[in-house]
Amino acid sequence: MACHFVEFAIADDALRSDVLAGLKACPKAIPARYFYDAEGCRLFEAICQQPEYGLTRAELALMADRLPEIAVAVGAVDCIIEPGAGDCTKVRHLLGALQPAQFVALDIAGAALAPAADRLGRDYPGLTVTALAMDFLRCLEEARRFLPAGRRLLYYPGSSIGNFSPAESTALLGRFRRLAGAEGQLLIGFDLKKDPALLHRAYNDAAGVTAAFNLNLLARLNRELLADFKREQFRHYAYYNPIAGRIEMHLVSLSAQAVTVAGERFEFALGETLHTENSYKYRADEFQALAELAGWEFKAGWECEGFAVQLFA
Ligand code: AVJ
Repeated sequence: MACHFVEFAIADDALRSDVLAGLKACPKAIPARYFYDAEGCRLFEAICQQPEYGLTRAELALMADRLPEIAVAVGAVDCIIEPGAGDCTKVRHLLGALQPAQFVALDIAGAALAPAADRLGRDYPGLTVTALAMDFLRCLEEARRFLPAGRRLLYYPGSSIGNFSPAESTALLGRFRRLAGAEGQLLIGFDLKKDPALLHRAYNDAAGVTAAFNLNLLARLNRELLADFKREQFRHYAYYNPIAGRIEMHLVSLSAQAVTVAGERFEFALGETLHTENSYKYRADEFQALAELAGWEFKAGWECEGFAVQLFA
């Protein structure tokens, strides 16, 4: 059992500068990654348990049911790398089946990552776990010196890739390609295009958990950036945009109002939107083409209840 923890400098003014830049843009927008404070993580877990939101259940079922096939397709690997590993639960299936010598977990939330990595190290004797607390969007390349030589598998589950535009996704997958190296592979999960009514319901659950998740962003900004958003003056609004192939989440201003954020003043007109998330949906062939643009070669793919996992080398 071995577990190493390395904390990178995470620019703590990133939230402030990204939010201020987003509020000055037109239309106003805030990157979806800022949903995940402690309460946001809790609400996201709750979303995954809503009957309308099948994405996480579908991926778990796929990874459980098709694990033997996936393991055969991947073959022997020396190291699994997971950007955005969070509580390190999703990778457990793979660690059991592939038995790599090393697991490298990357996550911006170091406080949650360290104990999760520690538990993995205890549960999988013989596995060396390296936990890198970093903002991988900003400094993925710095992970390179912690990677052993040999066959690397990048694991990017959960349709996290859906938060990036196709162009951003190609760029990120290209960075993954270079990090994985010549013998590297990528195992990635994404949500498939489906009946827009189903997608609509998944982001407008009856219990209002997705709405609470969206509105929680304002509470975070109030607390961390000394903002004064009035939660009841904004409405959760999520819909599927079939032209762009994405769910868009917005917070729509219910009145003409001014908000102060980190000492700066911003005006919202009645009906003006703050765009908080895009969640892109792909057909299997579309996603394959996107990854190929980034230099990956398609090896195999699996689908289950509207969710897909693809393997590239
Ligand atoms: C974590 C990005 C996959 O896009 O479905 C769930 C986040 N937002 N409900 C998604 C989310 C609203 C989720 N991802």
